[in-house]
Amino acid sequence: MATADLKALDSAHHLHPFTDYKALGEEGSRIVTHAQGIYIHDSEGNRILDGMAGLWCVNLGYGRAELVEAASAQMSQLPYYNNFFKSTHPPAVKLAKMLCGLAPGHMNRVFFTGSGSEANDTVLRMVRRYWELKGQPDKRWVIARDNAYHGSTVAGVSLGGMSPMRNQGGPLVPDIAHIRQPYWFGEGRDMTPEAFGRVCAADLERKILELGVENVAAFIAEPVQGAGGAIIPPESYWPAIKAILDKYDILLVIDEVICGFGRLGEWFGSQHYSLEPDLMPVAKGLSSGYLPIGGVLVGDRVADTLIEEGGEFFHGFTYSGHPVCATVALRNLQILRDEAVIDRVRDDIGPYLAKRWAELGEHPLVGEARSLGLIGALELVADKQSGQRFPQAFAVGNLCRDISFDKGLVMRSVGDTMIISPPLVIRHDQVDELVALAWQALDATAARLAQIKDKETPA
Ligand code: PXG
Repeated sequence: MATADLKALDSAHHLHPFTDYKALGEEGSRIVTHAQGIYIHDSEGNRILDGMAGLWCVNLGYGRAELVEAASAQMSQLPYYNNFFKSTHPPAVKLAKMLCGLAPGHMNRVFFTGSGSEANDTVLRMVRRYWELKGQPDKRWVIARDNAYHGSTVAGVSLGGMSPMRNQGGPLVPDIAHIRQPYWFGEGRDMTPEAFGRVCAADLERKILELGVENVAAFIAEPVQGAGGAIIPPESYWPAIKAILDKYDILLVIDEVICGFGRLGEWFGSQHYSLEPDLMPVAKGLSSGYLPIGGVLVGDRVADTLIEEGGEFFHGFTYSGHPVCATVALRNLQILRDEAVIDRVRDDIGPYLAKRWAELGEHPLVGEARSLGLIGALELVADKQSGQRFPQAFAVGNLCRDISFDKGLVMRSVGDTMIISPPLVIRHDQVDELVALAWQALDATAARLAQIKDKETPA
């Protein structure tokens, strides 16, 4: 089908996620037709370096025949069966065993879902159920963070802290509170990062006391906030948060949907920060995005209570532990392990990206360049010294994103923060290519801004 026909049909019939439909209808979609390694290809013949690994998920890169073959064989063997009513199948069992082997030692169970959002719905129900079983049903409140992303289902949006999402389609799930995010560049530059990290952690203690310890069930957060803007917390943040949660005996939920499976150079982001979560929702990189699958890894404390005291847990999805998805996830984890992909992120390509990415901090448009593992961010600013932002109406982030795409690099924008999260298998020369393209995109954005400013400044 010709590109123009596909675009017309797309705009006639397809409601895209997170999209201004009218605006897209006027511009038309980019149609991605195939992909290989770290590159995607569109219907107009462009090859584009996928600096976002799809949506933070194609950890192994595109075109891995082993995953295709595993899916195909499982499709023939058993395309579907469920895990309800005392049944299961080998793929779900094997994946559960492997996942629990990779997770921190106290996590020995997993509940499968179809996505990260379903994983967080499961989290919400599970932590509240846990405290019910402990005879403390008032412990219902979950504390999350401003600007957090935990999914797009009702529970996901309620746990999330993004106001544009929260302001549509409510009311949301009650008894969820939010505290400030450890976003030093955006909100804390009047103090050192270390001091700011402690201030943000103190906000958690303040909120716990305000709600009443006897009412607080859990705290949920990502190790590094992804969709919120690749927010890497100051080093002081996690130790301080940990101490507060221990003091008040509140469950810790670490959302590993983005940080899990190697993004930060460990199997889980929790391990990078030496956290011992009670629950870890996962998805995305679990299957490198080849098929939809998620889950919640459950620590012994919660699992033992659910098992010993819980009776039936009335919760589950048709596709919980889907055999084909589980097979592909298992094969994906085996490849990550056997090819030492994650060690390479920690010891080789992560440090190399850090070095090259930091060079972008020299660009006149960049107020800060930061990275950890294979997540990177650039803060676009109007004034490099003061860090002052451009007027919102300039939509500089989106401008830079569109220019970058046209130059052959997918970078995502969150406000005026540019983000990358490339496939973990990216090579050194490809990091060089990525950084060169990002630099070109910044130059072209600066040139476009100069034109806009000229127009707006009376001669
Ligand atoms: N938790 C986190 C931390 C996520 O990043 C989810 C949960 C939900 O997962 P599902 O599989 O239900 O989408 C996510 C998803 C973006 C973007 O633009 C990020 C996500 C999804 C879509 C877009 O950065 N993250």
